[in-house]
Amino acid sequence: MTRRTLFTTPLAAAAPLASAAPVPYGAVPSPRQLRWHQWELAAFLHFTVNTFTDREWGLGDEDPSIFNPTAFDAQAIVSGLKAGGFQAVILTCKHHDGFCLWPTKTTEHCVRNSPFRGGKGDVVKEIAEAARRQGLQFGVYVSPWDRNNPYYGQPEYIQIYRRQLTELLTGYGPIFEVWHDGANGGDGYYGGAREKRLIDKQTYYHWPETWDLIRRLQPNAVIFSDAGPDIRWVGNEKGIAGDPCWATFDPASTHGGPGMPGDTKSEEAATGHRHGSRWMPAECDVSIRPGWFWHERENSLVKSPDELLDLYFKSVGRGAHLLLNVPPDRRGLLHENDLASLAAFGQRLRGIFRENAAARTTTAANETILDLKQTTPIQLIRLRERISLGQRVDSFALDHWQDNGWQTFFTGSSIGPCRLVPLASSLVTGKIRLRITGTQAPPLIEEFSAFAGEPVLPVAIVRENIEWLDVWLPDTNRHNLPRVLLIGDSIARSYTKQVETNLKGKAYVGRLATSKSLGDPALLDEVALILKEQSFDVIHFNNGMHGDGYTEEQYGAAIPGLLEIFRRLAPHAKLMWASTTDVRVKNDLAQISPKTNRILDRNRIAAAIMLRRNIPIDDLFSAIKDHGEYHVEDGVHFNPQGAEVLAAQVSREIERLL
Ligand code: FUL
Repeated sequence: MTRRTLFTTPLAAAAPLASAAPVPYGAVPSPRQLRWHQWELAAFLHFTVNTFTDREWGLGDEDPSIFNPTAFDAQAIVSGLKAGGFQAVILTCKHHDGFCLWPTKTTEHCVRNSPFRGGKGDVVKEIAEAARRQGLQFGVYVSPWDRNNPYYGQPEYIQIYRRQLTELLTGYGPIFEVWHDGANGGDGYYGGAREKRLIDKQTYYHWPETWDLIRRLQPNAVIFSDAGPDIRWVGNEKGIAGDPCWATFDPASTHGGPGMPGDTKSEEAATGHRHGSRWMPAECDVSIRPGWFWHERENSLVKSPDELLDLYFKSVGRGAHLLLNVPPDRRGLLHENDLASLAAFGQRLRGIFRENAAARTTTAANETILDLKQTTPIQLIRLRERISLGQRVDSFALDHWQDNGWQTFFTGSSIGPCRLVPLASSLVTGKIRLRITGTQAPPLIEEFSAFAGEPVLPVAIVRENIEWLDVWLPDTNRHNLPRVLLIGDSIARSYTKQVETNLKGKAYVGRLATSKSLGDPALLDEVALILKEQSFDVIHFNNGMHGDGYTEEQYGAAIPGLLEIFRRLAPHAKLMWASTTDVRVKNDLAQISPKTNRILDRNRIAAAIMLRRNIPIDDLFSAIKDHGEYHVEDGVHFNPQGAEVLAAQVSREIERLL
């Protein structure tokens, strides 16, 4: 996405004097950081000998002759990234194994000694040129840790590292970002020594001098690391910024003193520091696949366009950048599955931002009203502060005009460079109001737009006001029996123990019981987290009764999101869906509550989807519907006998799948 600033003059609110020029608040971005803020989406290319050895971290003893991409096509790689909406690309010019993708003078462990282009090739040059030709910024990842270099750990290596940077920063045109990884020191080949070399992360690299060198050679390049100095690592490799995510940060070492690459309190980086003394926005790195490098076995595990969109909202939408790794394969091309996902993601983004529905704005005090061109279904709101004068806003609220009054539909904290508010279901309204509810200085809102393009989310976001999560997983080391995961709500919580007893000796039974509704992306995150950790042979799931806040249509739309996670992370598990049980009238358990109608509708919607996908159904609704006596006073839950009836049915159905 290119930055589309809707208003040429900021929507200044509450200026103390109409004519007084606003003064900056707190830390402000440098010109090179401001430039960087124009781009939101960068792609990472992890490519080296690991691509050919099937490793994530090479030891440094790889023979350069294994690097042999026979169909390498930089133009095709960059076009694939461009189709995904990416505006920049960062190449792993050297990863921890020390193999240099350019014909460096600093070592023989490089592309010159590989069969690639008969030893005359230069991967860095080809990617840099393709990027330039197609209008993408180009950046370099140069691992400070070098498991090949005999001098690693000694002062000589620092000079070598700086010479490598110098070659890259002088021979390949403008560089927009220099990326320093935090993984530093450990086992390695080190010219044949094959030993463990640990370095002092605070002092060994003399980082300030290296950064000065980068400044001299490429004054416009931003420098990334755990500790900046320009751009900070977000503290996780999941591509997710905190909410809020402040652009200001004071990196500190875990042992006190200033932070250094590989030594910062990274758990503080996701949100940053509200009153941090330095402008140091977050970058969220994540791979489109489980690993950073290409592996054949991960071809089916490429993130879907919906997942990429979700990451976009959780990074760019919170004021950070998304750095998505798409690793070239052994041919030297992006794999077809990655290309397809990128292209569909790019198309989704273009569809979402297609129509800006804003007509005009009026600002008074800390409020701005956005009149829409017509009563239009709005899918997404975008806000930006004029960050050149600092991050001023602490909190805000969004209201829409309905039934002759304002209704609040969103409250949030940080705005900064960008805040996206994707709407669960489109909002049909003629005007929207932004209220700044907390601020450190008169707010300067540079953009307040409402987009009426394609619906944003595959699922309706419905969050319950009760929040609990109850996970129990079988011992990971016991693999001699089939493994079953039960996913559900408090009803599932009440029958799991009994199912476990019933299936003793036949299966291990784990449980994910949660108050979250199917439309809550956090539920999907929880499921994904568990399935990434452990594998299951059978997954028995329902979403329970939660999700009052959405329509039946949205309920149906939420189901594929969950099935997609199963497909990707548990492709071999047998699935079984359970219908939701009825609800009785509180204190009159003979009566079925009208709430049951909604349950019936949803059961029908889900059953139709399951039937289409050949997913068997465990009909818990029918198993218990004639038994008001099993309900407890709240009309929702069951007494021990009821739980046992349910457990017996669940166990039977699962046994059939085992
Ligand atoms: C990590 C490295 O160790 C991984 O291999 C990868 O390069 C990732 C982006 O950073 O720290």
